[in-house]
Amino acid sequence: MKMTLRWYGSKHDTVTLEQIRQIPGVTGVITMLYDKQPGDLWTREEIRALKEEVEASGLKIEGIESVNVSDAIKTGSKDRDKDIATYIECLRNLGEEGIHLVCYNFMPVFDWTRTELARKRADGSTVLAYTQEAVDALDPEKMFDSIAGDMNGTVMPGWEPERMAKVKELFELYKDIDNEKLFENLVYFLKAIMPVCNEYDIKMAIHPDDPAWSVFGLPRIIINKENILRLMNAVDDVHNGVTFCSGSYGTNLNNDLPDMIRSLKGRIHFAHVRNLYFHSPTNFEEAAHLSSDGTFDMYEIVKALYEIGFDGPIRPDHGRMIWGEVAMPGYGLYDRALGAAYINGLWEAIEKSQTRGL
Ligand code: DNO
Repeated sequence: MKMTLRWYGSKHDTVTLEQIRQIPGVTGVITMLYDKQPGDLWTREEIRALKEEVEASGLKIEGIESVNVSDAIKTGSKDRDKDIATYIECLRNLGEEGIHLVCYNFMPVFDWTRTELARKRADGSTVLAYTQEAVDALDPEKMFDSIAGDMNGTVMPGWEPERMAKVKELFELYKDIDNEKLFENLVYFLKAIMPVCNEYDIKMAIHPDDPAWSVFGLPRIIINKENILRLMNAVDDVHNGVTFCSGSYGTNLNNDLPDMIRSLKGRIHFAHVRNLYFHSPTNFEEAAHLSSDGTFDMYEIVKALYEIGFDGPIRPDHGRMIWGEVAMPGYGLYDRALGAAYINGLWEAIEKSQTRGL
C-alpha cells in the first residue's frame, strides 16, 4: 500500500504539503482541482500545474478524489452524453499526465451526509456525527444551513454552496429515479468510459454511499456487498473498481467489512480507513482510528487489505478535531496524522508477522 493524505490544494486547505511530507510514511497526496464543478473540463495545463506543485514538496499525486459525476449522468437526462464526453476528456488529460486513479461517487443530491460537524466527545475532541432522527426531522432544503455554521470557514467537499443553492431543483431532477434506474445509469456511464480507462490504465474507484442507506427518500445503491459485487460483475473490467471506505460501508452494522474486502480482491484500488463509534445503529459518531476508541476491529480491516495483496493508495479518513486545531471538519492535520501512524503500525506488524511466519 501507499500511505497518503487527502489535500485540498493551497487555496482551500489549512494543511500544507510541507506538513504532510513530515508525517512518517506518507509519500503522496490524494487531491483534485477543487474549483471545478461536475461537468467541467480539467485541462492538461491545470493538471500539470497541480502535479508540479505537489512534486516540488517531495510528494506525489497518487490519485484524484474526485472527478465528480454530473447530475445529468446520474439521472440519464438530456446532457448525459455531452457530460460523458467531457468526463472522458478529463480522464484522457489525467492519463496523459501520468495519473492512474480516480475516485468518484454516484450519490444523488447529497454526497456524504452528517447531521453534526462538531459533536463533543468525553475527551473534549469534536467529531462528525449522524443521527437518523435528525435527518427525519429536517427539511432537505435546510440540510446545508443546519451544518453550515460548523464548517470553520471552509468549503466542504460535496457541500459546495453553489450546489446546495440548487437543492430543490436537484430533488426535482431525481424524482423519477429509483435504485434500478440509478444503477442502469451508472453502468451506462462506466461502459462509456472503460475504453479510455483501458487506454491510459486509469482505475476508477467508486466511493460508497455514506450513510449506506437512503436519505430523504433518495435512491442509494453503493451500500453493501451484494450491490457492489453486482456492479463489479455488470462491468467486469479491472478498471471498474472500488474505493473501500470502512467508515461509509461501516455505517451499516450488517456489513462485514473484512469479508467485503476479501470478496473484492483485485478490485479495490483505493482505501479510506476510519473508525466509528455507535450509540445505536442509527446514531453514530466518528472516532479516533484506534480500534478501542470505536466499534470496528481496525486490525481485521487492515489485515484483510494486506491479505488480498492491496497495493494502492490508502488514506486515514476523517479525523477528530483535537489540540485546538481549526480546519475543515474531518480534515485537520493532527488526528489524520495519528491515523496514518496507527495504520502504518498495523501494516508493519501484520506484514512482519506474516512474512516471518509468526
Ligand atoms: C468525504 C469523502 C467524500 C468522497 C466522495 C467521493 O469526506 O469521503 O466526499 O470524497 O464521496 O466522490
